[in-house]
Amino acid sequence: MRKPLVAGNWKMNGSRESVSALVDGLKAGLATEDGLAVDVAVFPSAIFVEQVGNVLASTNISWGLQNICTEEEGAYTGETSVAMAKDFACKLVLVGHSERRALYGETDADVVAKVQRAGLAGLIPVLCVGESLEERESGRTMDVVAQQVQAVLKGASPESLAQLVIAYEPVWAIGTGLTATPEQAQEVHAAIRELLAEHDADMAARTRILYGGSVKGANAAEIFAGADVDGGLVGGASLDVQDFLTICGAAG
Ligand code: G2H
Repeated sequence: MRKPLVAGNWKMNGSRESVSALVDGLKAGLATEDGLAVDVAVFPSAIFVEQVGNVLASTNISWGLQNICTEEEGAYTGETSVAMAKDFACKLVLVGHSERRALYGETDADVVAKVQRAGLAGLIPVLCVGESLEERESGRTMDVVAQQVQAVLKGASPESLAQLVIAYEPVWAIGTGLTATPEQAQEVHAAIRELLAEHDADMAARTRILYGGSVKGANAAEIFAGADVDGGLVGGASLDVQDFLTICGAAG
């Protein structure tokens, strides 16, 4: 009942020229009259959102922002609001990516506020959670992931969580070439779904849980085979049209 989602997180990469080639390639590669078997989305740097939207508006591919401001509008230099995201037809927003938590000091409280703001505005919040290598090696994976998920389940309103997507991204697998084994991914995904079920059975059944961390064409199918793995959040490989199309195919 859950439609898989494959989303490309382009991070701080690209130029007008490379973005143009990327969206043209995706548009051509995913062109269909019957609708796609998977939902596909891209997260460009905010400055490219209009360019991306102009090309993808006539397709089944969605786009969104990599981060969002907790405030509505005003004197918040460097930030982007949900109203701006909606003005440029963004459908989704990443919240709490590990790079934002680690490099920009985003706390669970910030993450809750962003999920709340985005969800109530009708944007799909893609909540990123995951443990560091040290946390995994000391056996604290589920404690860490549970705390990140519970913070949002307890802190955000049910209305804001109606379309929530969760991305499990073990920090040690991000951009390192290391990937969680299919068994490691499924184990954490199943545990996250258990947490959701304790909160709300319907929510557990409908919420898509994506895997992220060095997903590529060569490993996507085995990772996506997990019963609780509903697609992927793809970084590096999403900058390569052919590899990203292979990953989309593996999820469908
Ligand atoms: C994790 C992922 C995308 P990559 O950050 O969110 O990146 O696939 O490069 O590990």
